[in-house]
Amino acid sequence: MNVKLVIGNQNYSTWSLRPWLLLKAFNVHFEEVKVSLAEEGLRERLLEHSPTAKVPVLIERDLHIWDSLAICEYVNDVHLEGKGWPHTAKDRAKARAVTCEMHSGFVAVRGAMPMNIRAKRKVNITPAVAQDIARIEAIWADHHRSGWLFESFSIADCFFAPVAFRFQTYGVELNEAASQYQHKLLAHPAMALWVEAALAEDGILPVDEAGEPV
Ligand SMILES: N[C@@H](CCC(=O)N[C@@H](CS)C(=O)NCC(=O)O)C(=O)O
Repeated sequence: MNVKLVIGNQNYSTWSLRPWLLLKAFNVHFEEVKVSLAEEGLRERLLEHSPTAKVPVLIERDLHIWDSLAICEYVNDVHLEGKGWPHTAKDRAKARAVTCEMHSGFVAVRGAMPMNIRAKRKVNITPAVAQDIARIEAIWADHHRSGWLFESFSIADCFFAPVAFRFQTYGVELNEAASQYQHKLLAHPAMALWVEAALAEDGILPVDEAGEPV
C-alpha cells in the first residue's frame, strides 16, 4: 500500500482521528501504524516517523506530512480530486474557516475535555469552556440539510468528529439541531470502526483522564 498513516491511541488521539476518518470515509486504502502514546520512550519512537515527534503523520513514498490539516489538504488534492471540500468557493471558504477554528482554537474545551472514548466523566464547566461549547453548538446547529456541515461529508466534519466523542464522554447537552449533527457524526460507519478499535486498547494516559467518573 502506498499510503501509510501513523496514529496514536484511538481512545485519546483526536488529531489522529481527523485524517484517519477522511481516508476511511472516502475509501482511500492505507496502512495504519499505531504508536502507543502511553509507553516509555515516546519521543524517540515518534521521531522515527515525524520531525515534530507528534502524530498523525502521513507517509507516501518519500513524503512525510506531520500535521492533521496539512494531511487532509494533501489527501484532498492527490486522492480525492478536491471532493474533501464543498464544491462552491463560498462554502469552501466557510468550511475552511470552521476547520481552522477547530485546528487552532477551542483551547478551553480541548484542555478541559480530552477525548476519552471509553469513559463517562464529569468536569467543571468554566465560563471559557461554556463559551467554546456555545460556539461549537452554533456551528453544529447551522448544519446543512444533508445532515453534514456542508452539502456532503467533508474535511470540516472530520475536524469536529473528536468533539462528538468529547461531548458524549462529558455529558454535554446540546440544542436539538446541534444534537442531530452530533448523532449524525457518531453514526458514521467509520466512527463505529474507530470506537471498536479504541475500546480494544488498554493504554492509559493519566493526563487525559480528566474529571470524575460518573
Ligand atoms: N498540530 C498537530 C498536533 C498533533 C498532536 O499534538 N498530536 C498529539 C496526539 S493527539 C501527539 O502526538 N502527542 C504526543 C506528544 O506530545 O508527545 C496536528 O494537527 O496534527
